[in-house]
Amino acid sequence: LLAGAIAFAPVTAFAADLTIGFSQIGSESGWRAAETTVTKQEAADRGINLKFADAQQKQENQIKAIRSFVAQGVDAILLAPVVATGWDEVLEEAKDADIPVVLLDRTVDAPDDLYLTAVTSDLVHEGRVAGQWLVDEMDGADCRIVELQGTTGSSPAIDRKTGFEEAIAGHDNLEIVRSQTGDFTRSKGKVVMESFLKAEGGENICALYAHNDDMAVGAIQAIKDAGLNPGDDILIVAIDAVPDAHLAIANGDMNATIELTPNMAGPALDALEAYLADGTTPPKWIQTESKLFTAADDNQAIYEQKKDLGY
Ligand code: GZL
Repeated sequence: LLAGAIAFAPVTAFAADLTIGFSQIGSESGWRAAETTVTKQEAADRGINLKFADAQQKQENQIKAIRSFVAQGVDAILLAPVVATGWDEVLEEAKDADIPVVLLDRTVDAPDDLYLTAVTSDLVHEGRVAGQWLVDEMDGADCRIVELQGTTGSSPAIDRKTGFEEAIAGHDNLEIVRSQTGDFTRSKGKVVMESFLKAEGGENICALYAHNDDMAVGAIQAIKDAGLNPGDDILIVAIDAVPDAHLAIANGDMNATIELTPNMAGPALDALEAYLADGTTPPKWIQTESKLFTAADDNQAIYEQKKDLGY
């Protein structure tokens, strides 16, 4: 009877014994806050004991957290890597301890045997979609673009820039005249946009491409403070599709955003449970969807749906 009982124990019963460490970047954006909320919920739904560490956007704090998880002998580690480089040594330590690591929403420049899988969107594709939106919107007319980059050295900042440049290449009417990091935050997005407006003159800026909505929302305030109409005098396209981006589009202050699901943990924990239960190896990349939203969508309704999801 005992053998029978063990043989039919459902995976969820197995998951109840799991302890997983989560090294989260911080809470730099509404999207990041939502990812944290959703990850905690996904773990709770599975009866997983989640140990949460907020790194305040510092890589050294993430490395410390990973070392602590290894010392505690957790069953697995979730890592949202703030930047792409500098992980090899600590990921080797996790590997030596037979602790699988799953990357969330960003990737690392490390040999892929150092992590089980990465759950991310196609970050280059997101940049391409943003660039193509502007190509279509301008329809051949000249447009001087300013760009708010994400955190320097992070895979989204690198890849979203690459994708956007690919999309506008060959369209000589489109030119990026200023590009600087706003570190994915509203406050820095506002400050850097103020410097762009001062340096270029608001009347000489046609569009803003921001690597996330939070920097775009900060920039909207700077554009308004300069007496200009965001979404009209200066077109704005960004990424994440957080509630406030849908609200800004509904209000005509922003033009387009590309959705990034905050639920990377669901696929990550599914892959980990299968791997830990019976060695099932997931693909190295589990890709999440990206969807463009514009003023043609019912952004007010979408805002209402998303506003209580923990952003
Ligand atoms: C992208 C993710 C980015 C979000 C930002 O996958 O890493 O980090 O787009 C967040 O909002 O700061």
